[in-house]
Amino acid sequence: MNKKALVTGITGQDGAYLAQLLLEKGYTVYGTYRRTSSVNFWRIEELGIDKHPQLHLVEYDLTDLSSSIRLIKSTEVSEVYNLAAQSFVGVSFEQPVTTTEITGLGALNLLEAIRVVNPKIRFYQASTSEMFGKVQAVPQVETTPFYPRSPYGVAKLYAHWMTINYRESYGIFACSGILFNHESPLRGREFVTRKITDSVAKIKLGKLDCLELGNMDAKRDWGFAKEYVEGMWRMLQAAEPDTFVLATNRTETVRDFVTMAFKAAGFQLMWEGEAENEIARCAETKRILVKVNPKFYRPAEVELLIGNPQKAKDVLGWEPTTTLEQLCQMMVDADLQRNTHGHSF
Ligand code: NDP
Ligand code: GDR
Repeated sequence: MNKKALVTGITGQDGAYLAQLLLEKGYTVYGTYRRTSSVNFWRIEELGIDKHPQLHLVEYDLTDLSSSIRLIKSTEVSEVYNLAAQSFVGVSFEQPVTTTEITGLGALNLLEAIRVVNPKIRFYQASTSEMFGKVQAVPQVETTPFYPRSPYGVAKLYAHWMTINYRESYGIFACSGILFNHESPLRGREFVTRKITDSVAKIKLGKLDCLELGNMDAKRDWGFAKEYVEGMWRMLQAAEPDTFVLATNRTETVRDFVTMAFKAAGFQLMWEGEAENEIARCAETKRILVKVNPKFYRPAEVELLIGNPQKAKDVLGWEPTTTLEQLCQMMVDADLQRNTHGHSF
């Protein structure tokens, strides 16, 4: 039987990869996007699925309960993947209320719609390692206590607990995936890895002088997005609904990623100075290629994330395979290509 799935946030990184995966598996996919004056479908275009006959793009306001009910009713899907969110941590400090409405209450609207329309629908919530925030244990697992450090982290924690409550109160097959950072050539340019790889490409091509960043000491567990959406799908195929960490169990600093990205484009860096005065020079020409700019610091920082995905491996058979070096090279190559041909989203 042809399965039908709903993916909110189809215009985002994960939405595009997940839609591609579901289409490959023969699903009919309803992908939601929000009303704006110029919607940008560059990711699904880049994956070549924008005109797929089994992909239906639907305009949807996730802050509106009656829209959510109508959407769940009219599409008659059996799986819902809630990926739409105001997902940039930095912006959540500037727009805490909007972030809460979209990232927190958006999930509740969908859960309510499922409860009212068809409680047999399976639900995936895109939870995050940002919920661990000021970490209480290393590495983090499903049972590690939460301590969010941003309005985004707090909003996601609300949605996470609502997902568990709908599972326990109404028997809905509702899963929460606590995903650690995952990147790809489709990552938005406001996030640090893509900002770095895009800037490295521009520097290499003589289109930018210097890359400016905030906190270089933050440590992240970075994986490849395409592998993580496979984990989302596996959660909804499991025997029981549950909460799972998806991560690589390796952590590196932002500085390490910068060094890696420049190396991938043929530059060797020399670091000097500290904190606000830290810079990196090209070892060959001594030109300054990287600077710290405190304007990119956040009011509160998540210093160290590293996740252990053992439960996902044991129960779902999920395991990441792409190394950070391979991921970084893939992103730098894609950005070199795009910047050479004059366009980069
Ligand atoms: P993106 O930022 O790339 O995509 C977010 C999606 O949400 C976009 O489609 C965006 O639409 C949509 N969106 C934003 N605001 C609204 C709104 N007001 N109404 C409707 N839709 C909106 O995120 P990712 O693909 O990287 O992440 C997917 C999900 O997973 C998010 O919920 C994120 O918080 C979560 N997550 C991501 C991780 C990561 O490392 N990538 C790790 C853990 C969790 P538009 O294109 O119009 O802006
Ligand atoms: P994060 O990702 O906050 O972990 O959230 P981001 O790439 O924005 O930041 C990672 C770390 O890099 C530091 N940093 C900078 N970040 C940005 N964006 N720009 C800079 O110039 C810069 N300089 C240093 C940050 O301070 C931070 O420590 C991402 C999002 O995808 C969330 O939606 C998701 O839930 C989490 O990952 C897991």
